[in-house]
Amino acid sequence: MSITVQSFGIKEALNKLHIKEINHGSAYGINSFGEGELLNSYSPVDGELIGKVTATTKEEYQKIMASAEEAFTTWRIMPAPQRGEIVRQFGEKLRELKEPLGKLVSYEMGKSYQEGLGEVQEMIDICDFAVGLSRQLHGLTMHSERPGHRMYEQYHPLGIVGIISAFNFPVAVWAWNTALAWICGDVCIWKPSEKAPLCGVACQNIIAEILEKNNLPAGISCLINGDYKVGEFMTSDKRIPLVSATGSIRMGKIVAQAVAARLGKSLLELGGNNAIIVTPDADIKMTVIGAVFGAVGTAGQRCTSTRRLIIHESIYDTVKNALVDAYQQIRIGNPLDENNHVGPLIDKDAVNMYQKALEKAKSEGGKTVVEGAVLSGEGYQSGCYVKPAIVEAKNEFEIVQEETFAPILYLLKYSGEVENAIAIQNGVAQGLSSAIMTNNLREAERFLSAAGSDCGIANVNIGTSGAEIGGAFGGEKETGGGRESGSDAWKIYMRRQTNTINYTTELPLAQGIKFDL
Ligand code: UN1
Repeated sequence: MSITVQSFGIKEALNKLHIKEINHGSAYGINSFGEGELLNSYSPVDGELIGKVTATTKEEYQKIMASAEEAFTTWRIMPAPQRGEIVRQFGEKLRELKEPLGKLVSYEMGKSYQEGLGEVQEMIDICDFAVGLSRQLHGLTMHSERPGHRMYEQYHPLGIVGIISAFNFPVAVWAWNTALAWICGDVCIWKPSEKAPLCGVACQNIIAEILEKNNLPAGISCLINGDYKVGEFMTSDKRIPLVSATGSIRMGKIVAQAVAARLGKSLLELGGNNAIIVTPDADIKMTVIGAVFGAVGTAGQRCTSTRRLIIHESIYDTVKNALVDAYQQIRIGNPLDENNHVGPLIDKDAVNMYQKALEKAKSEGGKTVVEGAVLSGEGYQSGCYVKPAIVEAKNEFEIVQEETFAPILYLLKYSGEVENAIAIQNGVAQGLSSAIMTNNLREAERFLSAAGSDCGIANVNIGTSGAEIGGAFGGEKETGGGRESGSDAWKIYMRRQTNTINYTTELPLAQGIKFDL
């Protein structure tokens, strides 16, 4: 294995995470195995092969599912706070391994090291959240209409939760799901993105050790690897009552249909087409920081990335010029070097999509404000580095209606009242994140009202990305409607049971029905 970024401590990080040259991609607990074909993981940072992972075969999948089914019988009856204790230990281990794991995230998928650390921090935060929640899995009690009766509801574990995650948040999104599912008493089977499989192996290694140390069944945490065909093992499997999938709208539609065909549940977190509305009362400095981080952070590869800026005509040129200035300051390069703001795109396919999107924007009448480019030469040899671009466009352009996973920001102009901007903001198929920059209370409240943003996330004086784990995360329309992470998102990982108990010697019927024998 040759690592060209030795100076950034990648080799040490891989050692600490027990990542080898060839890794088994099928695992339950510490038992990893694999006979399937080898998947290569190349770093978009320098184009080097980081390691290989074996893909999961159908036979291996069956073995893993058997271990998950068995683990569930033990795990579901363990008191929830004790399950919380395991998640607490997992969070502690993540604190210890934050730097190597953050580094692997950065090296395998290309986001800045700071953002890699931030992603591991999201894992730690959701563990803390889940630990507290493990003592709060409460249902309601209701008053029965019948005398001498008690009625209440309780939440029970659901079973085996399937998790399909994307390359852009290769560890945090799994943790949002799995930390909650575990305290809820479910066991999990995870297929990470085939573009970041080593992140999956690293996480599995961490939790496997904890399960073993606590003498718990290995199948509580299972890992499978491969492309969509391996994902299909789960979507068509009746033993998996819930499939949580993060990725493209195209993928989500396929998953949703396959899971619905067997009346399973799916939790979908799909594409966004997120906008910031900039009103005449906006703080321009804050707007520029929020928009630039939202558009170029993670090289525009967050589902919450800012894709559209909807600017009032009265301040349009001021905002545009401030953005042009800010874009001149952006440093693009090795994301492990903390001086750089923007790393590479995930692979050359992504670079192609970026180029095609810019061409399409031009052909539809878009006007370039900051020219995009694919970078080459010293430091850019992986061929995955691109320049963040800004294009003046119209909301109805086909390309503006699409989510391109790249740092392209479209500037759109509005006139008149904030309602006109809201109509543009809502005028796309996706509904994940949205924001308004304004110091005008009336505008902010109109944006947040029932007639305002139609997205799952609506922020005031904050950009579209960087949500905290404490809120429910997800969106409406083609974003898929799922909610993960904070608030009461835990409920989807449990089954609700309504219980009515009669403590009399009579059997009165509900609705006053008489049935005398
Ligand atoms: C994603 O891009 O799939 O809100 C998740 C954010 C991050 C999570 C993004 N906390 O930008």
